[in-house]
Amino acid sequence: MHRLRTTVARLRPLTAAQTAPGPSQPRLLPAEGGLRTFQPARRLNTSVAAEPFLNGTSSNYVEEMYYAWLENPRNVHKSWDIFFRNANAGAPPGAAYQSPPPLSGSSQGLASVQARVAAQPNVEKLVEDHLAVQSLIRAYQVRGHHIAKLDPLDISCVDFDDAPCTVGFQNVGEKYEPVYTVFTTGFYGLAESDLDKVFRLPTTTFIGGNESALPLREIIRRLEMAYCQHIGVEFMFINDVEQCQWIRQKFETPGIMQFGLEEKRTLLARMIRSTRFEEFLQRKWSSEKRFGLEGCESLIPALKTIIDMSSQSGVESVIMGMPHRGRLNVLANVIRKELDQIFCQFDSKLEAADEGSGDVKYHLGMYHKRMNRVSDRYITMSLMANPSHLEAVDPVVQGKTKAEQFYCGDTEGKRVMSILLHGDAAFAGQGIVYETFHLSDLPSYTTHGTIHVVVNNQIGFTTDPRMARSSPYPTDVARVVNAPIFHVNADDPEAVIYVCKVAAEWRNTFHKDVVVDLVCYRRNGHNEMDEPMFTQPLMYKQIKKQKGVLKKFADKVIAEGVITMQEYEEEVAQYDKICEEAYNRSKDEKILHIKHWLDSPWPGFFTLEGQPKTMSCPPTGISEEELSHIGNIAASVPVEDFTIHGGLSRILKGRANMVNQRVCDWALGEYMAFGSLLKDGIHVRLSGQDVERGTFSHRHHVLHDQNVDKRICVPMNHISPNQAPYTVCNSSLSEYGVLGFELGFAMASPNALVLWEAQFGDFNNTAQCIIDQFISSGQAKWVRQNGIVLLLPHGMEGMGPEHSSARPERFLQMCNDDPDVFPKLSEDFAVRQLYDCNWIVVNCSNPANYFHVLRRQILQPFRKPLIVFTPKSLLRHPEAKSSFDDMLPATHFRRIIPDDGPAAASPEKVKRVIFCSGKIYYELTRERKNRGMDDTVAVVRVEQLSPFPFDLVKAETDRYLNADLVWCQEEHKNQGYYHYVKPRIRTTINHTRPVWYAGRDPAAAPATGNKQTHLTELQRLLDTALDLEAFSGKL
Ligand SMILES: Cc1ncc(C[n+]2csc(CCOP(=O)(O)OP(=O)(O)O)c2C)c(N)n1
Ligand SMILES: [Mg+2]
Repeated sequence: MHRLRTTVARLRPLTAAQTAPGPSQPRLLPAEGGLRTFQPARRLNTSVAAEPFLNGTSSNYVEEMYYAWLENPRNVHKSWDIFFRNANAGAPPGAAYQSPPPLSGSSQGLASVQARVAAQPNVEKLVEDHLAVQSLIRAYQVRGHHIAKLDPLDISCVDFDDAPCTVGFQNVGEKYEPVYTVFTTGFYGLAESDLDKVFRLPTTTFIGGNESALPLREIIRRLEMAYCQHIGVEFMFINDVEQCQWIRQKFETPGIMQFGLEEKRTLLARMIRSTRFEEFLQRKWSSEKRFGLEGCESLIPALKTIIDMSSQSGVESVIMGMPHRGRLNVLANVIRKELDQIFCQFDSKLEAADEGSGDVKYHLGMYHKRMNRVSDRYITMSLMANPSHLEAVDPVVQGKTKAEQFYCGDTEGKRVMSILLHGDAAFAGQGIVYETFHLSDLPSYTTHGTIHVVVNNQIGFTTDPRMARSSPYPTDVARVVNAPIFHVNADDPEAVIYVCKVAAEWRNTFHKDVVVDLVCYRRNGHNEMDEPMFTQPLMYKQIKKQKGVLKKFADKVIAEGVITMQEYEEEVAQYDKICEEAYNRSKDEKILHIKHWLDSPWPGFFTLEGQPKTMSCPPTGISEEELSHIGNIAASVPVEDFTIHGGLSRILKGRANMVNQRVCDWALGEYMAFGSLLKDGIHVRLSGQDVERGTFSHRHHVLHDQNVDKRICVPMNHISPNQAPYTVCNSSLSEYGVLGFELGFAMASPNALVLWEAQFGDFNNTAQCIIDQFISSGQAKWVRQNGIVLLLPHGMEGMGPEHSSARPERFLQMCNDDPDVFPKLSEDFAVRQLYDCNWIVVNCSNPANYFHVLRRQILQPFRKPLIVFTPKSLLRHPEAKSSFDDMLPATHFRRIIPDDGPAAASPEKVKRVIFCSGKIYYELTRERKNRGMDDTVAVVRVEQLSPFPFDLVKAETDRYLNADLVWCQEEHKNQGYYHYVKPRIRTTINHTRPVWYAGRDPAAAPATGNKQTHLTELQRLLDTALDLEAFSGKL
């Protein structure tokens, strides 16, 4: 059982360093010899006689001086600098101060002031008390949330420290009566007798309202009201003073949390909808899983408040991502999906109308535009479909949000925003949350502030927080980006909507992330069928006693006279009736259209029925002029007075030579593809680690002025005046987060080529969840297409087990084409095959084919993910170049590149056909030439591995009827392409001939770490491939 504890966590004394204002902490410039802190004890105990300038009236001044000095000793006068240094070094009272040299040669004036101050009887106490009050105020601001009453169950959800605390203060009781334990402890040096003394308030608090001084009793009462009730504000770690002040003002200003009558009524109505929706589902389908919201019903008014406020400040589109908990409720009451459409999902007899697997009801997405009643403006809301994998949708939401902002020119996030919902266990446990936070302030990835809402029901399935995280709160991860965190007791709907208002205002003001932590409970088990008493017996005993939040809130507002009991009951009955009517309508639904649950429609891209407009793909070549024009841009620095690196000058010169000779290497081929699409108005976005230069230093899409810091030039943006913008961005060192982000970006529009490049192909495995759950299966589950391109450097080049293989076998294993069925061939076979597959997997052996496949991605009439295994050594291989001729109009992507040498000229003489893919082609043909076997062995490159080019492979096997067939690969036998292609070639030839294997033996690791072994293995596989006797007698 989760530890049952009272919420009276205690505050520990603060050291001077902790009490220093947030902004100065990380920027502290150590005075010579490192950072020192000015011990508060000194301030409290120093004798005024010894240091007379520390008198009561100067305490604010001294404090400010001190903080300024902490920031930089040069901020203060030399005399103060010496004083603080000496004091910090432990100089005894009186010894730290050294008087500055007299200006007029006389120290008489000062001496007489000192004498006067020393003569004041209680000056020392005054100094101490003022400092103590300031420390106390700061303590509430820093740590008030430790003792705020956040937990509706009154079992602590926060474990700050197990060690007993000897000093501290407690929060007010039910009647807001402060408990002044602080005085008995003596830590702050204040006594009961000080309670009625009046103290000047520092500028770092707003509790005074219009007053600049208050009695201590009132100071404490107001601080308790601001920081220790149902809202716990964590913000003092924020580095920006203005932001801290803003938050203080929002929570400290007396009477700031006031609600009008109408607001309270709306809140009650929303609570009714939220609560009665779950009750309705429970009544009708008591044994169905729905991951109900019971225990956190205030989530619905919370989200609605955020949306109302944001809409009022100009937001037109809200993109949301959320897990299972309360999802149906959010669909019904926030997005306003028709209730009958939700209810009919519970009907097990409903037939699916769309192709694909579909998904369970609590994973589906939604898109809806409607009038916001509070702002009177239209607002579009989408909830992204997501897999069960918690938090995986976070970066996807951010990517889609970024794209929508990009397409509508919303450079500050004023029109489009995202809201992410989280469970407490997942928020703390899933690393993708951290990766997503770290994208939040990067220029090419920021969405200008996300509002995070945590449904913190203090449990994850059957696991208690103390076993689920090592941080006090589930939200601590947000501190890395300086996001303020508003913890709130979700049983107090007014407090909830107040923090949501502040969160929305925060985003609108600062355009930075913010977290609302709804501390609640889960009334049922993990789902409605689970028994929670097995594992959390005491917690659930408590929950059973817990009065529902709607009941509590209704009682309160009825008592306040906001609404009568009768009105309340009518409101409940009215909503129940709405549900009942929708339920009756839902029974008429016979067919389930997953299409109705599409989260990202692409208006105009498909026919009205949602079909591609044609089933053909135009040729992907471009004109000679265009090739030379783009080539020249790629070879130049299109701005004045820009000094590039000498090495880069050589690269550009090389490009110019290639353009003159009408050939492309890999980088130039890519330039041609991107440039031509941009010219036609297609946005291109290339993202990933170090993509601007390219891991292998071949790309150089961003030029850096060698003389001017941060001055850059992106020649790709100088192709034509009306071109679409090109975005190329080095990403954070994340795969999971960044690939998810780009997938989301690609979701927003079909008219963009969005590419993610892995540094080395194998690093895609840390993004496996995005690949498995979204890219390979997204369309089947959620009927939504996506044209994302993955560029995965791949090739066995002796670089060791990592950095070698992009794991083609994994991508191929997930392809949905049937290995055992030879497809029906038709005119449009090649395009139809692309339409039917779940993704396209290619390994291009030359730049022209890479150029074509990238262009095809946009010119084909639908969108499919494209996986490209890209080369490393081939980037500079003299033979891996393409002529402009292969890129001219009427040319196109070649799914297979047949042999075009002597073997093809006399196919009857050919003894062996070697099928292969990628770089091994060059090694095979070199070896074939060395052995003088050009006419006996044909080498056929399979460039498009999936969907498998059955038609073209058949043409090749038919051409070489007398030859034996070999699949040759450089990868190990259990890896690479072999297990994918073999059954498909066998199906193509109707199992009439064997398909032999030439490649590395099966292995656990993708490659050897030993260069010599690598070369030996390569030679062995080439020997096998070209030894015509290698397989004789083996059948
Ligand atoms: C990545 C991942 N791991 C495990 C699970 C299985 N799982 C589903 S819900 C859940 C508990 C989630 O707890 P929390 O995030 O607190 O949300 P709650 O259900 O309490 O609302 C677990 C472990 C999952 N869906 N995704
Ligand atoms: Mg939970």
